[in-house]
Amino acid sequence: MTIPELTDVHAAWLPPEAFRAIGSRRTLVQADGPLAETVRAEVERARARYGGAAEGPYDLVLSLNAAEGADGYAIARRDGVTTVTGGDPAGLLYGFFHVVRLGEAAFGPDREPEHHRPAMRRRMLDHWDNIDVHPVMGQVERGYAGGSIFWSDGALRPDLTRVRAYGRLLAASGVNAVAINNVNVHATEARLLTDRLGEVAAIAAELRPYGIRVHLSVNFASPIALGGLPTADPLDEGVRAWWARTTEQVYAAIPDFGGYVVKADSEGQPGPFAYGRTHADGANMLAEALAPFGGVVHWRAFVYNHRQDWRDRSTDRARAAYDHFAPLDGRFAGNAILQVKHGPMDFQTREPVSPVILEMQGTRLAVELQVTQEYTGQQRHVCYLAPMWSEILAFENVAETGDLVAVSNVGDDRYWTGHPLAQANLYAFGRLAWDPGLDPAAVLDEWIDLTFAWPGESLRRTLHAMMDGSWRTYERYTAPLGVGFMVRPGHHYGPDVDGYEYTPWGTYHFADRDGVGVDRTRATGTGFTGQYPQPWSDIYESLERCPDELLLFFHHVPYGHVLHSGSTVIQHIYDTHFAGAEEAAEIRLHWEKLADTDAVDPDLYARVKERLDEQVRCAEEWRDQINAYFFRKSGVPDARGRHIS
Ligand code: GCW
Repeated sequence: MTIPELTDVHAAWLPPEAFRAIGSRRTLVQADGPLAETVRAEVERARARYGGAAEGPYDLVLSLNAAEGADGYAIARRDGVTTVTGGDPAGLLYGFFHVVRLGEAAFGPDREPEHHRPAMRRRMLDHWDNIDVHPVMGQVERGYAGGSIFWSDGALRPDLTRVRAYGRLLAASGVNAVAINNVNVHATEARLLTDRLGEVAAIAAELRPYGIRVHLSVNFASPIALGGLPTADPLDEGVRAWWARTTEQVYAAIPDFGGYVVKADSEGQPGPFAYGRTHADGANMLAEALAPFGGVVHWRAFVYNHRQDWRDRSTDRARAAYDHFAPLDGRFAGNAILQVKHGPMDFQTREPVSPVILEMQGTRLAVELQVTQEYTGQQRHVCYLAPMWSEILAFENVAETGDLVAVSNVGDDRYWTGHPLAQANLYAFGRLAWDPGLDPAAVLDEWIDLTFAWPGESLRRTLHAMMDGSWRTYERYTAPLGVGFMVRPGHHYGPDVDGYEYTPWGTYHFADRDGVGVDRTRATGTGFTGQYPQPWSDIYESLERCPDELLLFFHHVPYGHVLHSGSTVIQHIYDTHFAGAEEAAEIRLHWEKLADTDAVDPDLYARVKERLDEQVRCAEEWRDQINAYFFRKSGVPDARGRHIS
């Protein structure tokens, strides 16, 4: 077992110094098997670097006890010895990384046993990586951190050290599953299922030592494209046999393969509709092929009409997932998992929780988040997303789904995520999937400690000042009050208020001279509020009770409508946009105070600074376009007399 050491300064969390506390002490690993070997190798590496002795008396003892449960562990300190007891080898690994997170604190005063178990049994990242470079999307769809860490020049990378290192970073955050390729499965990538399966196996071999299973996005029409069959009808015996055979071969090559991810009948991807079959028919066919091997299919619920006529006011994209899937509740196989985006639209800065998650109690569900910042600044803006995710996870039954998935934000960039501070989102995703109740600021502290090896208070304060409120800052200078999609079409970066207004995508705000927002009420609108259980159905329906931040998601209101905050909608738009752009400038000022200090590596300083300059520029552009647009539509001047172009 080789530990993938990346010693680039501050390139990610887990620099060598993160292991100093362990490496300078005496550690005993009392367990066998591959994951225990990983822990042992980690300990030995740290010891070699920091001089701890191999023999007792021990400061740290890691062992197994099934009572702690799958992935679980207990940690305690008594009589000067820290003990970690893993419920299984994976639990041992997570317990080991808990000690890493604690650093010196793991070896302080005695502590009572603490028991840790993950809230989500599967904590999964989806990569939207392609093998080939797509002419419009690049290699990684919605990727803002360079090329794929898996493939380059049309082939598997010859050196997969970074993949192993990725697995290590993820294990330290608690992630245990990775889907390696884009859900839009193009012709080349479809072949990962068959004649290019060896590449999947090679990636799985790199991630396995860190307890991560590999999943694969597959194309629903594979029986035709790869198998030469005349149909991909999920009820056709030949098609079923093809999937069964193909899946058997996958497991022959990768015995711990996780399963398939499928985007079907969505944005042009093939699916069961072509054969008059349902999504349950499609998902269950794949579930049946995977079941003998313990695999699962993640079937995505992101299904809507992307060729809608903008003049048609009866079609509401927000309704689509529920309309398609709620009637199928209870009809999915036990190893079919419906993967639902957290909101009913598409990863906007602010959305209500999807009613599919609240209502489909008879179906295994996975909630899908987006770590890659498609709509939240594309890793050019600082936008710490943990506060958004913890709100989502705290809502009703969301945290009980058992499966949390997110679109990864990494690429072959030196800092993994383009914007070095965007790494915190990747880390926080894993930690919140493990424990949705964690405080986002505390998770940020963990990331700071593990990345900068327990830095002084000034760097910590700076990063909190920049990041804790950054999602709300981003929300303030972009689309107001939950309306969404005022972005440039196609690449989705920067403001374009009407960019999507007269398009087939179903993403409208309906601003006119009198007001703005989408009427999704039962009384006068699209009826979307009726998809929610009580009390949310009534809360969202009611203009008085609807939370301000979602007002324009659910209601079309006049500019003079008074919010709970006491401000009118139009004044709120002006105020938040002036404030948001100012806050972006303040975020940059905090960082600039680190210039010429030795708080961070100069290259890292420069990278963040360059991104902050762009964030400030872009925030001003958002402010000016949004304010000018609504001033021109409404004719209402800013009550505070500020200049609006
Ligand atoms: O948000 C949209 C993105 C697409 C993506 C799609 C999806 C992978 O703009 O790039 O396709 O969602 O989630 O399937």
